[in-house]
Amino acid sequence: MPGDLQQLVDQARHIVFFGGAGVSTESGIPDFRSVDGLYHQQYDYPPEVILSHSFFIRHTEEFFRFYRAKMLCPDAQPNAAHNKLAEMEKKGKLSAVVTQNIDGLHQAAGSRHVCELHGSVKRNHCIRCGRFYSEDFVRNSTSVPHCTCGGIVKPDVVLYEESLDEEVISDAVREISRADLLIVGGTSLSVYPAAGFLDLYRGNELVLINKTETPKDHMATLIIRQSIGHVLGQLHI
Ligand code: CNA
Repeated sequence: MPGDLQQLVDQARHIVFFGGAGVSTESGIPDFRSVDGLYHQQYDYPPEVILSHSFFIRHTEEFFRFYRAKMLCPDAQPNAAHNKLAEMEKKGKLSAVVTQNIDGLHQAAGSRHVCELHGSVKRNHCIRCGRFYSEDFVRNSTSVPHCTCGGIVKPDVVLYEESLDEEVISDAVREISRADLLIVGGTSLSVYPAAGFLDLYRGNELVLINKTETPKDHMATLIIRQSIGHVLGQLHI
């Protein structure tokens, strides 16, 4: 692990971590854009079309077939990256995790302050009466999951064409803008508005831990092209 990262972490007091699907690949959840990611598999429609609001409305059954098969990974466990971030928060080093992930693994590792920009598969609500349903309810459903009132049960996941939750945005903006070290990792930084949150950072040091290049590499003062679980796992807190 680069000593520079350890030094930056030692000096910082309000670390914020901003991450994406690459944080969970070491837990066995495929990301979108790696070679073995979902964008390189063949479906009748591209994943960004299936995971859009209009597709959900027009082809609800097909949406849920893809969603149950590809977006739910009930057996996935937190990896060294999730665990280290939770430990950093517990020890007062890290203020928040801002994630594009919907898998709930940061909370499973013990992180408490998690801004889930794109929602979570762990929460589902009836679009008619608002009743809550678990991930298991949706996973065990066949065809389209329905509430007792007859409404469709929709995952609390922000689909393409949908807007982000206002409260989550405010929380993420507040945390990033007052951080003194921003660690960004496991994200292609190609999905907006999420990637634009980096522009709110006012600190001097930005660490980017990502296996491949991103459009925001120029913002980083330290770039580490290694697996994020391996890198964060070696930090001493
Ligand atoms: P992405 O566009 O798939 O990019 C992932 C990035 O992570 C790529 O640049 C990879 O090179 C990099 N990467 C993969 N594995 C590692 C690793 N072990 N260490 C370091 N780098 C790695 O994913 P983004 O999050 O940027 O895109 C945003 C989408 C993906 C969001 O809307 C998510 O909701 C969505 N997504 C989430 C999950 C999840 O919740 N686990 C899974 C798949 C997709």
